[in-house]
Amino acid sequence: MVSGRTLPSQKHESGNLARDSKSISILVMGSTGSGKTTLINLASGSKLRVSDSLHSCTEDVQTSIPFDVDGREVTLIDTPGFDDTNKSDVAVLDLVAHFLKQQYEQSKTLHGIIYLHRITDNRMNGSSTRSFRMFRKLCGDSTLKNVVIVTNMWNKVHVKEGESREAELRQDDRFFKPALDNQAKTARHDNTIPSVLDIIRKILPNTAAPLTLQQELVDHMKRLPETGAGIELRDGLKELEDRFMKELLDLKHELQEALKELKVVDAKEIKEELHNSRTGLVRIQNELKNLQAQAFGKMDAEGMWKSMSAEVRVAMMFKRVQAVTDDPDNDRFWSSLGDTIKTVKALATVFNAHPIPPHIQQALTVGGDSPRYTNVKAGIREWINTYPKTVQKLEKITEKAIAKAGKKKRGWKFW
Ligand SMILES: Nc1nc2c(ncn2[C@@H]2O[C@H](COP(=O)(O)OP(=O)(O)O)[C@@H](O)[C@H]2O)c(=O)[nH]1
Ligand SMILES: [Mg+2]
Repeated sequence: MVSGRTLPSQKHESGNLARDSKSISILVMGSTGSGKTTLINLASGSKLRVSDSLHSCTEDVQTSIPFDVDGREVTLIDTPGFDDTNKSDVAVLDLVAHFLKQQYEQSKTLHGIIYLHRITDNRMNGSSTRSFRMFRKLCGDSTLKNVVIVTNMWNKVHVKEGESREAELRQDDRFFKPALDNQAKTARHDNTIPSVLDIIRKILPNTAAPLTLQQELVDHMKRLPETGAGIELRDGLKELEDRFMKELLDLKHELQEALKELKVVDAKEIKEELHNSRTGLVRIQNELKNLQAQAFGKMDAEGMWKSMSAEVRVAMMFKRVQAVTDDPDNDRFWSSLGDTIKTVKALATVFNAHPIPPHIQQALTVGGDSPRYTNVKAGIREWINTYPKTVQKLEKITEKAIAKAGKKKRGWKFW
């Protein structure tokens, strides 16, 4: 038994990870096939499914069995990677975002994020660069100090070669340098338990903090395509679209030339390339369409969502402001309180403390039983139940919050 590691406890639910300093939760990211699931299984003794060379298999976000490191209960969170064989990047970001949003809504924040990168990749190809860029936007600069960029598969390269790649990754502005400049750490992983424990020990002293994506989705109530990661994804897809379009034009030109010169064999090859390029373009354009659909929302297409979203937002906001009074020492609210109060005030004036409008009731029927709406609906129900009391409490809460912020001298501006 390796020192510091005991048998994984069988407890699957670790309660409130943010508040219980004994519990450490770590998100593991990286492109498909970078070894995320393998690392998690190694550390935790979990048996999450590992992919073969052709197919990726982490379909969804999944958590490891909690396990002990130096007296702390660690949970590793596995994510589907970008550049997946079965899933578009849009679908992957949507899954990860959905998970992160739910966690943060339950006040669960992460102590660390491991980003895995294969040192065998001879350079950052387009998709690795896109994946890392999205990752950066998802974390934001302020949580980079909780990030450990881990290179693995060292046994598959010559040491010299690996070292020169590592140096390039560290020094290049397009790769890891900006993250390292913002206090991200690096580590090498040799696929052994001591090695993964070393990585986890770099994270144990961290303070849990929300990722930028979580703040954007929950505190600022953005939809995924409006977030930094969503915008980065769209930009990446647009770049690909442009590249495909240019390629198509070039190929068409080549084809004309070949036909003019009666080069039949060349023409046949070019036609094949044209076909592949067109297929690629259609795939990218479909992804862009999916992302676009999220921006405006299927819910909007259902007609009602748009008209009620302001009210739902009020409901969510009231809920959050109440949470501040229920748990005034929870630091997570302090970072967003300014926004929360501002929005509640603005939206409350729209309502002017009127009775609950009928379409709020109707909102509960939107989207049928889709789990997508479960949280929102729970928020609406709670709001309907607590609305009158909440309005009364609002002024008090606001005063209390401002007084507390003043006392803490943190200098937040609320208005
Ligand atoms: N040599 C080596 N192979 C690894 C390592 N980690 C994972 N692999 C292999 O890489 C493949 C992909 O691993 P997996 O954990 O499914 O990657 P994921 O898609 O990021 O979850 C599997 O065949 C693993 O056996 C490592 O550290 N070293
Ligand atoms: Mg996996």
